[in-house]
Amino acid sequence: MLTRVGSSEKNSYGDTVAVAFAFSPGMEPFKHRQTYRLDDGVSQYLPFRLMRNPSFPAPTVAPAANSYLGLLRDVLSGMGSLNKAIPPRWFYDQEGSKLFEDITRLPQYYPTRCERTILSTYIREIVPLLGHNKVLVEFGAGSATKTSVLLGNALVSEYIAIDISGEFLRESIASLQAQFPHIPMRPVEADFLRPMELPHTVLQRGGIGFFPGSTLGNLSEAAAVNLLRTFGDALGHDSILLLGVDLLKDEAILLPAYDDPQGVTARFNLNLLHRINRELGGDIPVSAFKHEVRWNEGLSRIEMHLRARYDVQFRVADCSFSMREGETIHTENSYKYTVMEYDRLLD
Ligand code: AVJ
Repeated sequence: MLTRVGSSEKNSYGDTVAVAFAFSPGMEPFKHRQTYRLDDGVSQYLPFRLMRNPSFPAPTVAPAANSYLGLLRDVLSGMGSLNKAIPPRWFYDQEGSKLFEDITRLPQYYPTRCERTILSTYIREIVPLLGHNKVLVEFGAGSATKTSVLLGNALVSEYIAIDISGEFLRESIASLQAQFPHIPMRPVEADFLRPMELPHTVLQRGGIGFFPGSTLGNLSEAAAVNLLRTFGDALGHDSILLLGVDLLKDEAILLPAYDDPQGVTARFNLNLLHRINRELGGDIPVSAFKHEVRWNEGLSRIEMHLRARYDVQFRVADCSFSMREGETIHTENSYKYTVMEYDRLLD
C-alpha cells in the first residue's frame, strides 16, 4: 500500500516507508515537506526528500575519481589500522558496478524496486516541485535506471550524471541519451564525496540534485550531514535535492537483502579484493575470505565484512599484511534510520 503522509504526522518507530522532504539547510524549512509511504508489509522504504538550498556556492575542483593513488592510500591506511576497513566507494570498478546491477535485480534486495514504485506512483506530484528547466544532477548515477522516470516527466534543461565508475557511467548515459535525444546529457567521472564544481549552468538555472538508492546510508551521521552541505554548495542557490533513503526494518528482511542465497552480494564484496590484486598488484588469496553480514543493533546499521577463514599473509603494493583467522576487513555500512531520525539529521 502506498500512502502520502503529511509532514506534521508523527511516525513512530519503524512504521513508515517512503518520504519526500524539502528543507533549506541552515534556514527555515522549505514549504514542501512530503512523506510517501510504501508499506507492503515487507519493504519499508523512505525515498524522496526535496531540499531547497539557500546558500551561496563555494566552487571547488573535482578531483580525479578512480585514481590509483586514491585506492592505494585508502587500502594501505585502511589495512594498516587496528580495525581493518576499506571505504565502499572502491567497490565500484567496472566489474563491481555490474555486480551491483545484479544486486538490484535480486528479489531479496528491495530498495531499488521500492524506490522505482514510489517514484513512478508519485511522479505527478513530485514534478511540480522540481521547477522548470533546471539542471538535473544525479550523484552516483550508476546505471541511471530511475532517472528515466524523471526525464520522461519533468522539464529539465540538462542532465549531469556523476559516478566514480566512469566507463560504466558512460555506457549507461549513452543508452539513456538514445531514449531522450532532446535532453543534453553529460557524464562526469568523479567521487561525489569530494567537493565538486558543477558546470555553471547549474548555478544559472538552479539544480535538481537526485540522490536515490539510499547511498546516504553508507555514511555516518556526521559524514551524511557534510555530504548534504557539499551537495548544497555544488547545486547553489535555488536548488532542490530529491533524496531516497531506506528505513529501519526487521532484521529478517535486512539480512537477506545483503546476504542473498544466490551469492551475488558475496561476489560484490569479494570483488574488492580482486580489484586490489588487479590494480595494486596484490597477492591476496581471495578464497581465504568469506562475505559476512552483520546487523549492528546499537548503531542501527548493516555491516559488510570480509572475514579471514584462516590465518593469512599477503602483499599489496610491496607492503605485507597478516590477518588472523576470524579477523575482518570492514567494507561497508548501510545505516537504517527511522523517519524521525532522518528528520533530525536533515534539520
Ligand atoms: C548502493 C550503497 C545503497 O548499501 O544498500 C548493496 C550498496 N551493498 N548490497 C546499499 C550495497 C550491498 C547499497 N548502496
